[in-house]
Order: sequence, then structure tokens, then C-alpha cells
Amino acid sequence: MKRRKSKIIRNTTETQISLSLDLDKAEKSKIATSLPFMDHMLNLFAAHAGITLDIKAAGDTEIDDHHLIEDIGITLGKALKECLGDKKGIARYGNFLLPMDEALSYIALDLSGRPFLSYEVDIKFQTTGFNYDLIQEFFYALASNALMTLHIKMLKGRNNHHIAESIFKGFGRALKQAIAKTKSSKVPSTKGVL
Ligand SMILES: [Mn+2]
Repeated sequence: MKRRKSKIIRNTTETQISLSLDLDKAEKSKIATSLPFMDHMLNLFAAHAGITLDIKAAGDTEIDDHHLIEDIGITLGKALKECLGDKKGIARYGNFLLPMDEALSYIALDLSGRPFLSYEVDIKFQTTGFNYDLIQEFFYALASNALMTLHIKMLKGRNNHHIAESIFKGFGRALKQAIAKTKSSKVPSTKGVL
């Protein structure tokens, strides 16, 4: 299998994103999205997925963080799809139950070629600081562009930061399983195509 890496530059009137993804190298990621909370989450995700993710991003955050977070999700999804190519010789499925102190989230995914997101997360609205509602927008954009079936279910949690960490780390661990190389050189589907 050849090295699975991709670089995508995506510029719109709303956001400017440069993203490099390497699924076969687990080095320290360089993430600078201009949103420190997203940098923290994406660093956790990449470390737990065992991948290298470099992102330089900026956007119209004077409005709010919506465009930038959604567009990072779009770009990461496209890069992931490009890295996976024909999906020969990978595990395809992954799932992880991840505790972060009192928070507990379950993530299940299938690199199915079909976009789907189920997001059941009971996160409290807060009027200041990071808008946690945007995490759903991020994963919707990611699943839609990676063509991935993704279930995210929060089982327990009280603190928003902990809940978010349980989701991003759990997603990383589940993705690590799904992109893992197997001994087979075939597409992991009875259809022959994913
Ligand atoms: Mn933290």
C-alpha cells in the first residue's frame, strides 16, 4: 500500500484553510486554526488516531466560529477520503467507548462510502466562550465529505470540555481502528467497492 497522505488548500470568501494529512505517520501535528479550543480538540484527535494533521486556518470569526469550524470539517473530510483512495486492505470499521473523567462517549464508524451522521450529545448551551453546538456542524461536514457513516453518542457527562474531549478522543481511537491496515489486499466489502 502506498503512503496515505493528502494536502488540500481551500480558500473561500469566508475561510482560508491549508491542511495536510498523513495516515501513515504519527508525529506531532501542527494545528493553528485561530480557535485555541479547536486546536486543542484536533490535536487530541490526531494523537489518538495515530496520524499527523497539520492545519493552518483562518476565517470570518468576527461573525462567529461557524464558517471556520464547518470548513475545517469539510477540508478534513475531503483529505481523509483522498488518503483512503480505493480502501483496499483497511479494516473499514471502528468503535470506541471513551471515558474522560465523568464524561463517557461511544463512537462507531464505517468508512462506507455513504455519508451519515447520528449525533446524540446533550451538551449545555453557554453564552460565553466556545460554542459547543458547533461540534455537531464539524462532524456533519466531516462525515459528509469523507463519505463516512458516523455515530456519536454521549452516554454521560457534566462538564462541556470533558464531553468534547471524550468525543474527539473517541473519534480518533475509532478512526485509528478503521484505517488500520489488514493482511488482505482486497476492498473490505462483499460488493467489492466502498
Ligand atoms: Mn482539555
